[in-house]
Amino acid sequence: FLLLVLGSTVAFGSKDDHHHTVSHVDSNKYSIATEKKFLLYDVNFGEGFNLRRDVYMRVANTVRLLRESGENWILVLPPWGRLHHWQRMQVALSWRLFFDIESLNRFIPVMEFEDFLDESENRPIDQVIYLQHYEEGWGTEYVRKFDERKCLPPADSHYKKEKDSKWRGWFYSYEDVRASNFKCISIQGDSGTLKDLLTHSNFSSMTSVMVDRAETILHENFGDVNYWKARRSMRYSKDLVEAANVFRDKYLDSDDENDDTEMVPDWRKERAKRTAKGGPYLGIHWRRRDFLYARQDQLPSIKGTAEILEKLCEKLKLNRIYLATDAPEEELNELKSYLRKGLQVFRFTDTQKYNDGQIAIIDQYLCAHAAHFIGSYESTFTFRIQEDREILGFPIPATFNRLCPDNIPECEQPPKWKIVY
Ligand code: GFB
Repeated sequence: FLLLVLGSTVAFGSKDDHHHTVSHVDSNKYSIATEKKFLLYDVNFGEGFNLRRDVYMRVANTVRLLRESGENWILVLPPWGRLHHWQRMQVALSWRLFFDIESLNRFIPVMEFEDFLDESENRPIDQVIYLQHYEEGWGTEYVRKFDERKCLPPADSHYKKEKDSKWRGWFYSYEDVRASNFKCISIQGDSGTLKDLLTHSNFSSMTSVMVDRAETILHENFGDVNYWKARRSMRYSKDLVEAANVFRDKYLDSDDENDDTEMVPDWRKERAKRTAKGGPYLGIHWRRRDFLYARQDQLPSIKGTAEILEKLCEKLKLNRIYLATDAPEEELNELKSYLRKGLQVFRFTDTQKYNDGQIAIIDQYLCAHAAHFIGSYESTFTFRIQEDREILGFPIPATFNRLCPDNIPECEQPPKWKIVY
């Protein structure tokens, strides 16, 4: 299809040229009575866990928009694995190990990949759409658009057509999964643009579509009510919440009743508040490793970090610190060696029972429940903690703080992305 500019006035394609596969059933009896369609997606290999959580929110909002237009799409959750930050290389991990599926389902219908395979009786996925940027860049003006284009590297190396003309790809490590069709689409846009792409006549007859490189699309309206609904639906799995709460009680003198952090079981019933107190400890996200190269000028030294922590604890009259970090052991020991006696540092380290992603979530949950939080510059790991604290209802100054580099002690603080209901 030709260049399709998506503005408020320009429609792309017309609804009439859509291939109708939907059969309408008595709408009083069924909520959405059209044929079920399955949206699968994957994200660029190099992206970390918390950027992937952000991509989930973008794609979940695409599904919301598709459903609002009357199509019965279901989001198939991409199994977790092969994350280059994880110390233990695991693949094909289901979402229920990390998130509360019932809560996710209160925003849009979702299912695990394994259940999708059962339901589709292992037939090939109808279509893979590999999203890529425009080779020529954005041009002078940013418009939302998509076009079928020749595959640019690395798309051409990620999917291969086999002799039986089925397409083979990574598919979350499931070696027997194939796709019937494969196309590269250059796109610039957001959740809404992806919805438009999926309802375009070229794809509207497909029952299962997998969108690879889904991080290519942005949020339609970053920070709006639908952003937050998707975010609030991402409650953590009950096991992880339980483990973190036991830890709070045992080491941090912290529980929901005293901290004013109780949550209603159904996130749709949450209401705005700013009264959360949190547990009597300082939460810190201290991002190290590859971040030192990516954001070198924006992070403090190890000694500088210790000085910031000491000053903050003194100011806030706290003597406990919960430390979330990816730092190697030597750096941790060095940090502790600079801290004055009497300041206690706690970490959750049960790697026997929990995988790397689960420990990351427990770290985030514990930082989210601290009386005061300080994070690392532009880390999506830090952003997710800030969002959790917004949901819990903390006052703004207790949340949007970052570690400053040694040479700029009064550095600019993070943007305050407040929750909206
Ligand atoms: O989550 P993430 O996208 O955050 O990637 P950034 C960082 C990963 O490192 C996490 C581990 O998913 C964890 O696996 N990690 C970092 C931690 N901090 C902690 C921590 O405090 N506790 C635990 N348990 N694990 C971006 C990446 O990372 O950094 C990009 O998304 C790129 O791919 C860039 O690598 C440099 O936004 O911090």
